[in-house]
Amino acid sequence: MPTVEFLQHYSSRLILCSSLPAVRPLLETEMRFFIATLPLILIACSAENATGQNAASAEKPFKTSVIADFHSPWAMTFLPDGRALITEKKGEMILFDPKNGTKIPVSGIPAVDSAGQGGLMDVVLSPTFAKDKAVYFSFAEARDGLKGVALAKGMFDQASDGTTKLDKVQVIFRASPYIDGNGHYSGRIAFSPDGRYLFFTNGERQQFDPAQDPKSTLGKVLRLNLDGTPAAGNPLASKGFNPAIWSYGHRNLLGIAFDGQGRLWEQEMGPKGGDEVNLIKPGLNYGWPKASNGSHYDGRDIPDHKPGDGFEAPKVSWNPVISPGGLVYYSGTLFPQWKDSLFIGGLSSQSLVRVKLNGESASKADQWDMGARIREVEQGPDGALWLLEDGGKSQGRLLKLTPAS
Ligand SMILES: [Ca+2]
Ligand SMILES: [Ca+2]
Repeated sequence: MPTVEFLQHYSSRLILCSSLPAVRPLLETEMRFFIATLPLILIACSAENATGQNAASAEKPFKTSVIADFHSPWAMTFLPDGRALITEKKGEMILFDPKNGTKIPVSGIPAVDSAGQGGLMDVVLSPTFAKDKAVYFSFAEARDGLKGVALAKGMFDQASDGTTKLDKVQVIFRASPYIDGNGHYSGRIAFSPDGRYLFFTNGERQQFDPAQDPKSTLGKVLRLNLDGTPAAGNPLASKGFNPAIWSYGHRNLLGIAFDGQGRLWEQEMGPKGGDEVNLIKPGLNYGWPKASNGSHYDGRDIPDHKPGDGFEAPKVSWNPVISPGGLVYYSGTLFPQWKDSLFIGGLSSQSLVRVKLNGESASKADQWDMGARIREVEQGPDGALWLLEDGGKSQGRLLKLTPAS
């Protein structure tokens, strides 16, 4: 949490931020807004140039069409017929048809806990959706006074009158342990390219140490079978770790995606100055909270990643942060110049971020100002890029990006 000294240190620059409460500890979201704004203030108030690390790309190679508006949307996925399932934080799933703007509520979603960062979260189709209509989704829930992120599965079912539900919904996995608090659930879902495994992210719930605890699933990437049980042969099970664990030492993992060569990429919301893109390999320790290129919000340093420290360093990190919300690997042809790129929705940075991949390396490519917190990025059937605004401090619009010319 920011100290009074921290705020005083920047007070001469803080004309625009003078309404920020200086004594009450700020929420991380407020802190991130403040920090994201700081470089702009510094640029505006002095002749100094920033490092250029996060320099916005001026020219947008895309035009942005507003397609619809939702209430705090969180995630989306396309059906084979071009319609989409969209989740809203408060617990609604909506079947949306971009062709005519029709929104149909999907019933069958369990009660979600939407306090803080909780809510109905990711939604992804089963690799065998064409055959079995299975849909996987994640949500925060309260049980026995404690909270955690759950993974569920249901069967997409639309009646002839248009009524739509997820049928036979079952919770197939729960993070462990459930604890107090409303933050860092994570809850992103990705299937391996061969369709055999489900990768699921569990955040460290703002508790730091669980990310290094071998028994807990918090702060981990998990590899599960499609029925939610731990996959056989997970890399750390023989060393006494929870058998679901694939990698550990993570913070708040809000994006996970396979690239065209089958590598698994993950992005996570780090501490102050420590957002990361990681290449996920089985059994490795990604360092949180023992190593980070950022530092704690109260100013205490955390040792940076360095060779030989036993922790896997990020392929890309951001300082100032971008606050990554969602992640997609671009495999389309509509934007040929985006081949082999990851796209990240930026929350506090209110941006769309492109990361260029090159084998096992990755580098910052573009950061476009979108003027709103971007929660989700998805690739459409024709290779257009679709974004969902977060809907917290902005609208929750669905945007479609197509080539500018
Ligand atoms: Ca998605
Ligand atoms: Ca550090």
